[in-house]
Amino acid sequence: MTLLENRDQGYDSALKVIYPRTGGAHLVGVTGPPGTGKSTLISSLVTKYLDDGCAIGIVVVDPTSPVTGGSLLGDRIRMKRLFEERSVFIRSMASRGHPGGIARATRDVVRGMEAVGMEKIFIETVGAGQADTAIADVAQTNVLVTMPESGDTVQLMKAGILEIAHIFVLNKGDLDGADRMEILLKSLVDSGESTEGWTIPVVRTVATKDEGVDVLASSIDAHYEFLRDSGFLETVKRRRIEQEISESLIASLHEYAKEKMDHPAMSATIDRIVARREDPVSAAKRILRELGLQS
Ligand SMILES: Nc1nc2c(ncn2[C@@H]2O[C@H](COP(=O)(O)OP(=O)(O)OP(=O)(O)O)[C@@H](O)[C@H]2O)c(=O)[nH]1
Ligand SMILES: [Mg+2]
Repeated sequence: MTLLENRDQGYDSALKVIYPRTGGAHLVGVTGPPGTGKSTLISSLVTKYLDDGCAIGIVVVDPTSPVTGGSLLGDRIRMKRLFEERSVFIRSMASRGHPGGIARATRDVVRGMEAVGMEKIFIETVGAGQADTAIADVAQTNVLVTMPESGDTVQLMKAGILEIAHIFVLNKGDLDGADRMEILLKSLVDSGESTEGWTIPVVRTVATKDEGVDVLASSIDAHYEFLRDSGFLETVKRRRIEQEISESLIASLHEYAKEKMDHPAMSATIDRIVARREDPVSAAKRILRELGLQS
C-alpha cells in the first residue's frame, strides 16, 4: 500500500500485477466540513455492511481539521478497535502536496484495497479545497455530510462540492436547528438539477445512535444500482481511464523534455536559437518529429 501510495521503486510492476484484480469495488466518497460526523457515520455504516458480509476498505485523507484538532490518531485507533478481527482495511493519508497528486495517490491506494478483495471502499475527506474535489472524482458515489447550523455549507458551495454530491446527509439530527437545516438542504436539492436522472436524497441521521444509517446505506446502494443500470458507471470508468492515460502521457513527455534539455546536444540547438537562426517553437516541433510524434 505504501509502495502504491508513494510510487516507490517497483510501482510499475506492482500495478501491472494488481490491475487485473481492480475495478470491482463500489467507491463511496464521504465529504463534509470538519467535525460534522463523517468518521462516526462511516463507522456506523461499516458495521452495517460487515453484518451483511461485505469486505470493507476505509481511506481517510487528512482528517487533521482545525475544529477537532487533528483527530487522525483518535479516529484510527477508534476505528481499529471497533473493527478488530473483521474484514476492514483502514488507511490514513496526509493531503499535503498538490490536488492532482493526492487524488492520484488515493486512486492507487484504493486499487490496492480492491486487489485484496475489498468490495466497498469509503474515502473520507474534509471537502474544503481543490484536493477534495479531485478526490471526489475518484469515488463513484459522493456523500456530502453537513450538520445543523453549519455555516460551512456556503463554503462547500464555493468549493464546488455540492455539484458533485449524489447524497446529502444531515447528521447530528438530534441537535437544535436540525429541522431548519433539513428544509434548507431540501430546497437546495429542489433548486438544483439532478445529474443524469438521479434525484439527490436528503438523509437525516444521528450517527452516534446509528439512526438513519440504514436509510443512508440504502441510498448509497441505490445510487450504485442507478449507475450500473443506466450504463453511466461504464461511461464514468472510461472517461477516468482516458484522463489517466492522458495524465500519464503528459508526465512521461515532461520527463522526456527535462532529459532532453540536460543533454549536451541541446546546447547547439540553444546556440542556434540565440543566434536567431531557428525559433523555439520550430525547434520543439523538430524534436517531436525526431520522436515520430509530429509529421
Ligand atoms: N450530537 C451528535 N454528535 C455527533 C453525531 N455524530 C457525531 N457526533 C460527534 O461529533 C464529533 C465529531 O465527529 P467525527 O465523526 O469525528 O467527525 P468528522 O467529520 O469525522 O471530523 P473530522 O474528521 O475532524 O473532520 C464527535 O465528538 C462525535 O461523537 C450525532 O449524530 N449527534
Ligand atoms: Mg473524521
